[in-house]
Amino acid sequence: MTKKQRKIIRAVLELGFFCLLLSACAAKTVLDDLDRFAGSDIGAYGQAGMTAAQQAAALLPKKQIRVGFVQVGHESDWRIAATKSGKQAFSEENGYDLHFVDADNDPKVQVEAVRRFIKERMDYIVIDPILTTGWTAVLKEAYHAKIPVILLDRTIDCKDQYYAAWFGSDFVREGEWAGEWLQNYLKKQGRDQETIHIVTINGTQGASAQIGRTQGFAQYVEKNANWKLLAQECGDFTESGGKAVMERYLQTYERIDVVVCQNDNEAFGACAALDEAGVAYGVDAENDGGVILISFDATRAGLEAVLDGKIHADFECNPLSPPYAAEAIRRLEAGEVLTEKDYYLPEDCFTADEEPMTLMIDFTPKQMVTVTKELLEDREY
Ligand code: GYE
Repeated sequence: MTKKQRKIIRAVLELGFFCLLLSACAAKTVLDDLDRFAGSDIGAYGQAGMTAAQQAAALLPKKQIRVGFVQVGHESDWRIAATKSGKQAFSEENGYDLHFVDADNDPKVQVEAVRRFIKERMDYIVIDPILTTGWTAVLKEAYHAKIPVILLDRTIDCKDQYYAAWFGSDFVREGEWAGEWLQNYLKKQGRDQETIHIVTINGTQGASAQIGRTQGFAQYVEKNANWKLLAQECGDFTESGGKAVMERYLQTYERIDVVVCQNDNEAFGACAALDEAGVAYGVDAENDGGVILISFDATRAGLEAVLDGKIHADFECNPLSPPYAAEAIRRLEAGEVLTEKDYYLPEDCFTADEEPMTLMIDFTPKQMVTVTKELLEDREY
């Protein structure tokens, strides 16, 4: 073998190793805010005086892009924020002809809407799926009709060839953060040997947000022998559902130390039930045996409850995925290839504690954020 041949072989091997390394690193792509607006690409082509969204729209071809977007429903503050974001991202002035369907939490309506979008030959289909199941057949139809599908928020059980991209949250990690927080918090209060009676108010059964948060938190129930998980009923991610479940819990269990609500609206419902029953909860009541409340979403109303000391800790779930979907469409329209399928949105963990703890999971530290009035004023949702 000549020196030149050996050099070529070494270069090929090195390239292969580099690609392997890249694919190993690519397992989890966490987006930052710039990715919503194409970051520096926009800087290069954008015009002064335009917002980033307008600059992105200016890059779109002049034809209107027809998007069919089927949303879960309108069950929570989080969902309302996500819908608002979708309508803004796919607005007429941004170059879209949006066909929006609110499925009112009915999986059948979602599948029918997608079938209609296929029949009407939408350019793109955007789905926030209620359940993980029931998607393969209709997504195959979209695939054969060559209509790219973009998934938002919740995930589905389906081969990834049937969708172009997914933008959402790491729900298991959110559940783990809640568990890690509770474990550290109880330890700090000297309650790590005491029997802790826990109830959870779960989200819609079979939604990936419910499955993931339940799984993540369950790991900590297993690890802490003094935690007693009394019940896990479904509150359907709504305030009325949260209230009804909490009322039943209060009638059934003599002692409840911790309520884990899988979203803010369920937490508001739980607070109402606790108020009506005259049961103390929140940061101030805790030393007198008050209930500890944990929530997910970190919507503005949720964080107000954290600031008021009603909710101890709130784990964010970012509803602003539609601008990322719009950016993905812009790239696909420009003939670019999306390098990854699944993208995680950036998220924080909130507390009213002025000395917020750092949660450590898998050797990755997560510094919690203290809720302040100023933080609430600047919040987008
Ligand atoms: O937590 C809840 C909503 O799918 C992450 O659905 C979403 C959840 C969110 O109704 O508020």
